[in-house]
Amino acid sequence: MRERVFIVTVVEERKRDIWTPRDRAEEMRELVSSTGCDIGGETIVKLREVNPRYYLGKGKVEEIKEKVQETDSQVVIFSQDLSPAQQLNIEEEIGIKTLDRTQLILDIFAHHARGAEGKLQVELAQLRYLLPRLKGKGILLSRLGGGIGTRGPGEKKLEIDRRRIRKRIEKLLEELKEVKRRRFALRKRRQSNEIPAVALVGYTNAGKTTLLNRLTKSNQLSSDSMFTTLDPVSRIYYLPGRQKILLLDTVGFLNELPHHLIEAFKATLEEASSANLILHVLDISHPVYKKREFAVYKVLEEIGAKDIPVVTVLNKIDLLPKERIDILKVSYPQGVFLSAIKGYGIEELVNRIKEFLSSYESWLQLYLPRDKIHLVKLLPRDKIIELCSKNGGLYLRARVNLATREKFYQKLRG
Ligand SMILES: Nc1nc2c(ncn2[C@@H]2O[C@H](COP(=O)(O)OP(=O)(O)OP(=O)(O)O)[C@@H](O)[C@H]2O)c(=O)[nH]1
Ligand SMILES: [Mg+2]
Repeated sequence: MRERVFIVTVVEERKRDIWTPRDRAEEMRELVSSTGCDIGGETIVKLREVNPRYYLGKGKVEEIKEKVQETDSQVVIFSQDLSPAQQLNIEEEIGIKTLDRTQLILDIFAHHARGAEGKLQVELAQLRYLLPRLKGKGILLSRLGGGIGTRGPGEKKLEIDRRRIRKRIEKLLEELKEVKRRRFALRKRRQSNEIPAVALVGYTNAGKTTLLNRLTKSNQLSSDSMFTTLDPVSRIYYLPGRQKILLLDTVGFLNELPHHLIEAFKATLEEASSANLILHVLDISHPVYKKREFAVYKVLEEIGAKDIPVVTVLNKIDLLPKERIDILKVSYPQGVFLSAIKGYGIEELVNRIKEFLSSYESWLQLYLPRDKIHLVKLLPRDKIIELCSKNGGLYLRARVNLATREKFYQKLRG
């Protein structure tokens, strides 16, 4: 059964920022729709002062109750986080399941988590969120009733027993440690192989996975709902000239991702912070693309990735008229305009990646047989670290950039 949701978008008046109440309401609608729920109705509340008991004023809560009944909604979702007590009080007042922003996002995450680490992290975040909310009696019962806010890898384990939940949290932390250790070992191996890594980052739904698929023609899941990708996905890709690179897909960003969730989803973002180049994929057809762009930069800063070079990829140009694209090109002179779906502009992107990585140096280590010894001359002298003759040939170790590597291998093969 599809639940009908009543959305309450709250804007605290003293907090001024670039996201207008309408932008926030629009984002809430997108998030709620991506959980597969119907929207019964919505209201935007401009809040002058936080009421500790209900978050909103008592009168507002009563107003919402009326609207909820009129629209026959089964769930109320707030665009802000509520304290456990506020959530319980509102729920008792309105009489239906009440969720806040963190729970909404957790629900979406739970829905899309695929790999082992993503699932463990979602369950951990859910349990940690639930623990301080177990005091009241009403709240958990409604939470266990199924539907939005109760889904997730640990769905069956959400029992009314704090001790067991604590134990489960400990166990999850242990398991995560092990998964992390494995991931770290993998990354080490990758770095020692010195394959340059290119991470696709961007706001949720920007088209990162579609672009990765277009580039590698692999079949990663891409979909119209938000947050389709929750686990690090990497693909080997060969640039023209056969330079191997690693393309990393990452989790979609969101404005003001609750902090404890940033922690929980670092797994994929960490990958981005170790990349050599970031492709920032932006859905240029979206009405608030500019604000989304800033939101992404803010998160990149938070995860320590702000010094990595970025190529801005302006996606979904197939949805815009040519005149509009021409104007945007003036604003983004360095940007690559493309359509991941139609395949426009892909070649330009590949060239840009190549250009950016051209100064990337890696080890060249090999044995040159006697008839190939002259190839050493192709390498700059100061980049040769070791040369020693062996069985009539030469053992060679050098640091080379992409162009030199390419030229060297061409001659070696030819
Ligand atoms: N019209 C159009 N739609 C696109 C284009 N690229 C992607 N899309 C659509 O945008 C939606 C989101 O694409 P995804 O590739 O899943 O987006 P994502 O950035 O990976 O999203 P998350 O993993 O949720 O962060 C899908 O419905 C795609 O079909 C494009 O160039 N043009
Ligand atoms: Mg994706």
